[in-house]
Amino acid sequence: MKNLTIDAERLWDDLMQTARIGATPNGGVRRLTLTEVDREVRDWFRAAAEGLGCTVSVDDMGTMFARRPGQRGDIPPIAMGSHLDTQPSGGKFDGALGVLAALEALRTLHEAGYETFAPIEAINWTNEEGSRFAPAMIASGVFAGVFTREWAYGRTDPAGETFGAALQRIGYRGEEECGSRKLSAFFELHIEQGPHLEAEGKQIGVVTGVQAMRWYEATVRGEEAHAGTTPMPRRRDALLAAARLVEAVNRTACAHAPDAVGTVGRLETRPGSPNVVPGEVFFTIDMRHPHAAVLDRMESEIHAAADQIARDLAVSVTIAAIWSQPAVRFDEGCIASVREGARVSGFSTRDMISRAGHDAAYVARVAPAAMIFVPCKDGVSHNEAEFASKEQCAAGAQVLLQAVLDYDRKLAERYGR
Ligand code: HGY
Ligand code: MN
Ligand code: MN
Repeated sequence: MKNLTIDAERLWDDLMQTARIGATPNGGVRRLTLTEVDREVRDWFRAAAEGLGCTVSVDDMGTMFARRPGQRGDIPPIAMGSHLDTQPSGGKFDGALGVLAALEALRTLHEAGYETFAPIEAINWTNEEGSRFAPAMIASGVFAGVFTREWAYGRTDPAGETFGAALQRIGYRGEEECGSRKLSAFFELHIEQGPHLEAEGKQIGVVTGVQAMRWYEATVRGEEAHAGTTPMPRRRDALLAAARLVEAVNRTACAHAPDAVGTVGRLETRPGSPNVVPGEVFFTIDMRHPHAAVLDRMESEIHAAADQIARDLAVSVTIAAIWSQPAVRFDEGCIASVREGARVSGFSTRDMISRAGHDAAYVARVAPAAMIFVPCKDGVSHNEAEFASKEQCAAGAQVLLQAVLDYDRKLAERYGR
């Protein structure tokens, strides 16, 4: 629809305003899920949506649905959205762009008095990042039936608080059963968080799928010993073993380059005293690749390295798989609407898969879904310096609006309006 244009200034103001909720001194955002600042930004989102006349519902995983009625209230909504939680030293755009662009699309429809065929919803998914409560995308995972709500409620953060208790404490445990709400389609706008669009000078990524990803939690147990009196050959140094395993993760990922990645993002040594040989080390492993078969091979290589290191250093190593998200192919109809949205908006495009995980990857299991990417500066994300320009954000929001309207028209035809 040529004449419906989002307001770039208003979207940018929203991005900058929400970035102040959990702002860090270095220009980033620290808004861990289910904390007081998460509550604050949720309250902001609710007020902004209700200010448009939307009704806001919250499910029992805390996910928020801002609904704008359409001609046919009996038809499941076409939804747009992403997440408002961030990494500990995250940026202003990861997640927030998708939620705020959805809000801006609703505002544009509201101001134009445009009646869609289906209801339209803007969604804020709880705990997409998985940083405070592992794994990532827990709420959309429960929505898709991958996790049970009870399992999610029992997940604990490093301080030992459970997801369920934190959700209750910020007052966002809704009555609606997560997953009971049906969607006609779901579209997620996100920064690419990688270098390709910028490098190729393309304005929009037509995201056709998401690569496979797996998380593991490893524990190495050796023996605490005196740093001064214990001869080197007598040591069972858990941190030395962990360091060799970190190197093994990197080596395995590089061996399956260019598509494989492997990261050890969190590592804790115990007792953590300068003059005690570490007796125990906990660390996480994140491995990703477009093909599960390669991840299987990488997993075997890591286990073989762990066995060898355990023998060499007389330690024990356990590696528990805690999350496995298979590769996802998005819905052709939704992809076509994204393509049409970019065409009518006049933006250059490139097809691509997402290397990052997103809620759309789980939603795709229960509703047709697709994603839209815009470039970000130097492909940097999960970093306080994360940046996308006002123009790039606006382009993404415009394509999001047009994709939803294209899908709405197709739905109307399907229902024989
Ligand atoms: O880990 C991811 O890919 C996402 O940013 N949570
Ligand atoms: Mn994200
Ligand atoms: Mn992220």
